[in-house]
Amino acid sequence: VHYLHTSHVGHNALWVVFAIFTLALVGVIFLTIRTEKRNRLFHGISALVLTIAMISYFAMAAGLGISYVPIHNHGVQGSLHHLFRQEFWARYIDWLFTTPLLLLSLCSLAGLSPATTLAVILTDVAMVVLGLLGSLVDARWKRGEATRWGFFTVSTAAFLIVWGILFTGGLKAASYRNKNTKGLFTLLSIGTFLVWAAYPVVFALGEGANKIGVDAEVIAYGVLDVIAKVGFTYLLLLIHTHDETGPWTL
Ligand code: RET
Repeated sequence: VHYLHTSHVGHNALWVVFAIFTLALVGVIFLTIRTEKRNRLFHGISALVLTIAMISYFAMAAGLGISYVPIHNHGVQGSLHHLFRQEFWARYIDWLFTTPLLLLSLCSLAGLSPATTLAVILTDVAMVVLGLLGSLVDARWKRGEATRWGFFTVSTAAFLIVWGILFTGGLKAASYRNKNTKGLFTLLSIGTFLVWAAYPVVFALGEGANKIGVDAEVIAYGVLDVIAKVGFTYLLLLIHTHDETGPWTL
């Protein structure tokens, strides 16, 4: 039996990312104190995102939220029944809450209706759950590998629907906002889309095809999580001006 898992490199990376989220959270708390109470919505959402990420990385670094998933051996080490890859499923629990919160910020910034915002968030939840199922499929099971890629494909379809809505309805709604808000939404949505698009690539190379090791996967997801959460949060909190009022405009 062969087990693919992190070395001390990947393990240390988990602690480093945990530390980055902790510092980023402290920074957001300072920014929150400096901001008028009625303008703190994005601060609250961001603090929640960073807190969840911090807890999730602490858990993974402490050895929680991890399973060994049987994957195909592709004939390298003899029988295909004896290769197990370490799977950090705790990150999907993180994404289940943090990706909807990040999208809530984006949708509010654009001024999308509550109905459209809900559609975006539910589709995103489907994306994460399908990805989790795909990552846990047992390759020893008949057509297990095909099932894994099936989940991957449907999850990617959900991902494309989310961004399809944001780049049509979202940009349209944002076009009615003031110049600063419109520009910030355009910047954040394009930037976020590009960062998020790298997640399925890491999944395909790591959990999917086993082309990269668990250390590489942990580091890649760690870098992406920091950009998608810390980078996003600070761009949003530092650039956004609260110079508008209205029913859904925050
Ligand atoms: C999965 C499974 C395969 C298909 C797709 C995926 C997309 C994941 C994304 C995750 C984003 C996470 C963020 C986390 C922290 O802020 C689930 C890997 C499309 C887009 C932004």
